Parts: sequence; structure tokens; C-alpha cells
Amino acid sequence: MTAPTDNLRINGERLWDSLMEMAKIGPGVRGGNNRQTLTDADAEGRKLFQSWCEAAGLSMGVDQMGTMFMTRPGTDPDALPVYVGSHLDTQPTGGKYDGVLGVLSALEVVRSLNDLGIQTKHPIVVTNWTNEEGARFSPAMLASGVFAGEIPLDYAYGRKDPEGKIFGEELQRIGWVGEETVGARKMHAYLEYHIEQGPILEAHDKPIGVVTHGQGLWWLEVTLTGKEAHTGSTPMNMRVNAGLAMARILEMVQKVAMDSQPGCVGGVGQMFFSPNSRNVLPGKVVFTIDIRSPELAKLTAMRARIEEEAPKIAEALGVGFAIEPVGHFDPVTFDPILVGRVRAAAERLGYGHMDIISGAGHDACWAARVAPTTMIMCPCVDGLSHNEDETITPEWATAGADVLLHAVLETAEIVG
Ligand code: HGY
Ligand code: MN
Ligand code: MN
Repeated sequence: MTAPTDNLRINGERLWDSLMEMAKIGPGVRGGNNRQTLTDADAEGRKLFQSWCEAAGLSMGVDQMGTMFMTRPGTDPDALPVYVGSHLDTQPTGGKYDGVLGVLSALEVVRSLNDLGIQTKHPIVVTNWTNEEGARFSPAMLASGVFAGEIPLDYAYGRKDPEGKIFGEELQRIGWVGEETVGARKMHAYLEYHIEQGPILEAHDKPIGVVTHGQGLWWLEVTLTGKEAHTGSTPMNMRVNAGLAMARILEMVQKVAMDSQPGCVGGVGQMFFSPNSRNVLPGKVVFTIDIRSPELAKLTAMRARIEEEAPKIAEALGVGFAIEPVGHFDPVTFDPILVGRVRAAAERLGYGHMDIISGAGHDACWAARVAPTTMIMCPCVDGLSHNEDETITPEWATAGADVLLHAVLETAEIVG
């Protein structure tokens, strides 16, 4: 493939304006975003994205999971498309850039190709995956998991949010159930540009992360059954304390992760107490353990140790115990040829770069199961993400999108 010349760049100002415009939809309470999947805010963001894509001459296809595929035709109608994208849905206290940077940078690549009058052999498909975050409906990367054939469609449709709302019904309600069979599309390649969501690139003063691998993940949902009782008049030796069991299990998860160093993480982000009343011992506690590692053996060993020790903690307190995996993907190795193109593009464009393993999960982790895939990353200030204070600089945003332009062009093959 002929590499693009080093003066090919995107329009960084236009990209930044689009990011700020999208950030106005589903605003958070502290300057970030709360545009959770399948909410009215998500629907509004989808509409804005669709209008921008159609203004750039792209035609839309939507699959049964509501994933949006916006196509720029290539010169060879038989050539499989190069897919480029990420996600527009956010955490409840999310930042303005997680996912959105990748979707809008993919659009900026197309806008720049239009400005430059460049045609490619392969079509280019700008993609917005439904429910990457998994905050409202677990697991994360739900639509891309169905697309990769790893998650059944009816399982996805049946997922419930904390209020008991059902995924398939919510997708119907916002009017984004598409015609296309999920996974019917075949990809020549998939590229995703994303903020790092960690401290490494900023600490090394590198604007470009050449992502070689992605961590694997397990989400283990634990349900503890105690006995609702008065927090004041129930003697300590008569308590069946699900809250105490939860605390001890969290401590154990922390120890398992620390014992498994280097390269492992473990923790809990979501828990529910029932009846969640200040002066009632909880009858039920439900929480999700999130463990990750780039090494499959370590990830498997952490899960095994947690599943061995957690029930014993509950039993010692007379608390009922159940555990159910609600999210999983193995560590992923990205395509060496595409990784090489990203590295060469950063060199050609004069951007500092370093190889990095993705700590967060991404739709690319599932896409890699069905097509040659890779990612590009930019730094975050203080490595902060999944926080409304998530911040990047316009320079970082532009650098990664420039590299994305070059990697996409080399893969989609410039014509003429
Ligand atoms: O959980 C993750 O790593 C991603 O942010 N969904
Ligand atoms: Mn993301
Ligand atoms: Mn995220």
C-alpha cells in the first residue's frame, strides 16, 4: 500500500468544534456528559451525528442493535469496507471525549478526504456502536459483542437496567432498531481512535499511543442475601449482615489483584443495597466485581481465586451467596500490519509515540475477532476518565486524528 504524504492532515479546528457541539447533548452536572445508551439524549446525539454524516455525503445503515454505519463509497464496489469508529454513549458521570473522539475523528477523516478530493479503493464506514459503556445495560461493548458473534442477540435484547427497563424495548422506544442482521457486514479492517483513559502517555509526554494489545476482562455479579433487621435493636451476634460480607469480599478482591501484580486490576464500581434504608440491615446486596489483565493466565487465576474465597466469606457470616458472569472478553492482540501503519504514520507526521496496552475495553476488542483491527490513543490530563473532569488538549485530539487519517488511507488505498 502506498503511504500518504506527510502533509496530509485533518482539520483540527473542525474536529474540536464538533466535539464541543456534541458535548452540549446530554450534559453532565460538572461540565462532562450523561448521554447514557438508549436514553433520549443518546437519540438526540445519534440524530446530530446522522445529520453531520449525511451532510458529508455518507449513506446510513443501521443494524438490529442500533449500531450506525455511515458509508463513504470506494471506487471498487466489491472491495470490503474499512470501518472506523467508536461510541457516542457515555457513563452517567462521563467525560466529553471517551468514545466520542473516535466517532467524530472518523467523521473528520471523511470530511478531510472530501476537502482534499481523495478517493479510496475500499469504502470507508464511519461507525457508532450501541452501548459500548455497559453502564446502563451490562455487559460493556454489547453491540460489538453481538456483531462479533460472541453475544446472542436475544440475550442483548433482554438485558435490564437498574430500573428494570429492557434493552430491546428501550431501543424500540428511541426508534433505532435497524433492519440489518447484526454481524452480516464484513470488514476489510477496523480502526478505532480513543483517549487512553490512563496516565501512561502523558507521563511519557507522547501524544500518540500505538496500541498493540487490549486487557481482558471479567465482570462477576455477586448477590448476597442477608436478613433485614433493625440496625439499632438487633444484637451484633444475631445479625445476618450482607453489607459486612460485601465489605470483606471487596477487601479480598483488592488483595487478589495486588497479589497478582504486575499487570492486574480488580475493584467494584456498582453496588445496590436493598432496602437501602439507613436503619435497616440490608436483606440483599448486589454488586459487580471488575477484574482485568493483559495476561489470560492471570485473569483466569484471579477469577478462580475470587470464586473460591467469596462464598466462604459469605458462609462464615451466614449470608446467602450467588455469583454470575455478566461480562467477559479475553486479552486481545491487535493486527501487526495495522499496528505498523499507525507507528509509521506517527513517525511520518513527526508525532512522539510509544507502544501501549489498552487498560480499558473497547469495541475494537470484539471487532478484532472478525477483522484485522487496531487502535490509536491520545493522552488524558492526569490519566483521568469516567469522570466529568476528563480533559484532553486540541493538539492531542488533532495528532491522533492525523494518524488515523494516514492509517485509514493506507488501508483503504488511495486511488488516483
Ligand atoms: O469498561 C470499559 O473498559 C469501557 O470503558 N467500557
Ligand atoms: Mn470508551
Ligand atoms: Mn468508557
